[in-house]
Amino acid sequence: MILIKLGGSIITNKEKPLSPRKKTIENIVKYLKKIDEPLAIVHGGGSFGHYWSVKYDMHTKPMKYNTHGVSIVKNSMIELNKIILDIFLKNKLNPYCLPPTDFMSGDKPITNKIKEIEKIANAGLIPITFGDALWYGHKKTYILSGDKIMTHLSKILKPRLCIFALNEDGLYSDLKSKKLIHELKGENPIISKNNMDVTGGMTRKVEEATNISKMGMDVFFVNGNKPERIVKAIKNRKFEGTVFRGKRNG
Ligand code: IP8
Repeated sequence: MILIKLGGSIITNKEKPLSPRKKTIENIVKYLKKIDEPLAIVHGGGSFGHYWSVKYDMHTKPMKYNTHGVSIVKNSMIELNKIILDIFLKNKLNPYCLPPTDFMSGDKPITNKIKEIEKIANAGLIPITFGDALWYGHKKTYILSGDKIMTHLSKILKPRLCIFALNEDGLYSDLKSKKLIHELKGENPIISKNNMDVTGGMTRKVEEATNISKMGMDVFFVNGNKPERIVKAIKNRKFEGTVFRGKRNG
């Protein structure tokens, strides 16, 4: 099984609130059709979930956030999710909408429900989940990042590989020259903090990718604007992007 995260910055225009990049999503979906392995998809919040999370000052830490804010964030994620589901359907793929409340209890993943995701994918459906505002307990809620979901799912499902589709070519060693890091073998790269996202942007992605690779799986950072690179990563062809090499493949 292959696990793919569609980053919020690739599926939406982050400069403009509530603006999906439908053409880009459609282009990615057309390339996903070429993959003949079971797939599961996670998507981010971009200018939907993050726009409202910032407005209502909601973060990943469980707290008593504004209840209207919780509803609005959730609603915006459903809206973005629906746009994605529609594009999958239009392109004759079979998405299976799976909100994270389906497999999370508080901040803990429900192992049995996550194992079901593999069965759903093996049956030819494509489970699609997303970062969201979630109930924590004791009147508290929190923002669960799609990147964190990638780690939860990887731990239990052990996908053959994980792919993060980004709005960049991969991870750069130097932001100015955009010098690409081609491969990381267990080391923790130093990332300059960016405060764009309530869930931590690139810093969070690198953290989760490093966690997943330490569990033994290869993680690829790929430019989602060039979706043929996603297919190349999966089919083991000459790959452009950054690989976090899994320990077992050391
Ligand atoms: O974009 C966060 O998911 P992410 C989703 O994967 C919300 O970090 C609701 C902000």
